Amino acid sequence: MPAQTAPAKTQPPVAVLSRQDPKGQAARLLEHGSVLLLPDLDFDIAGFEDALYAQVSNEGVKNISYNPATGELKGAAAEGFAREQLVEIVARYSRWAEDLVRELMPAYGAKLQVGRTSWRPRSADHNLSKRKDDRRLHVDAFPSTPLQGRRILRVFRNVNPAGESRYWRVGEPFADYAGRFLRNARPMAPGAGALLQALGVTKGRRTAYDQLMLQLHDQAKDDDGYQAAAPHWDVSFPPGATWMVFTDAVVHAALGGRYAFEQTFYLPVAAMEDEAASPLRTLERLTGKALV
Ligand SMILES: O=C(O)CCC(=O)C(=O)O
Ligand SMILES: [Fe+2]
Repeated sequence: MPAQTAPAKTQPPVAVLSRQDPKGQAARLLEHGSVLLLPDLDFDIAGFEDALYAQVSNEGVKNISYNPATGELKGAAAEGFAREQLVEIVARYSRWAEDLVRELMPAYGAKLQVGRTSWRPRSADHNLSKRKDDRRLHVDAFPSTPLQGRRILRVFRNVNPAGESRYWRVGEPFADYAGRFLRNARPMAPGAGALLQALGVTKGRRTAYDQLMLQLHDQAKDDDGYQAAAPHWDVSFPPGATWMVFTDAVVHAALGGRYAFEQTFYLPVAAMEDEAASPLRTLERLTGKALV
């Protein structure tokens, strides 16, 4: 395990920031593994309470998902007016989160890509396989969306109407986590990336990087011993809190809480202030191989 990453273990994983703090600080903190907490931002949902809180996602669906590029909403049972309202408020959250990210990290600029938005009305404790269970510590990796090294940045906001916090667990630094699970990681079979793409299993080409990240996700979630004994901090986000984090590098688990918005962004490593802090460059250092 690289000893030089040890100091991160003694730092609190959450950095509290306000809009007034100097620009540039946010990118540095995020890229080096902090969860950035903005406790006091306004996002008005007045008039949309019924559409939001009466809503449950379809059975077996974790979250209601919205595509800002097409306006398509998936996983919601609502119809008619309630559905229109839900689309409107989720779309508004998407724009709000994008404005916030652009304001706090102006240097990411045109390189920042806007992904899906989600509305998360359920608590985490319904029946899911270990691999789908986000109550287990993991880093994010998407089986059907190869990122080819791009970062995953997510902006969450708790809007629970009953005062309930969203509970997270934040784990060890990425290099420590990767060091544990890399030795059991299997390389991709030759031609597998092209085959998965041709079959429509993946949108785009799965690279050696994506293959490793999926295994880091799966192995940690499968490992009961790791889940029970891994280093961690417990963190709670009260209603009204907004937080953002690179979920491909910050080991995390969502233990409980319902009614949150989330917006996903993608960022090429070249747009980072410190590319060396990316999972791509960290895994390349640890494996001694080029991965994309
Ligand atoms: O819903 C949350 O609070 C986070 C869950 C999670 O780990 C994820 O969506 O990747
Ligand atoms: Fe996650």
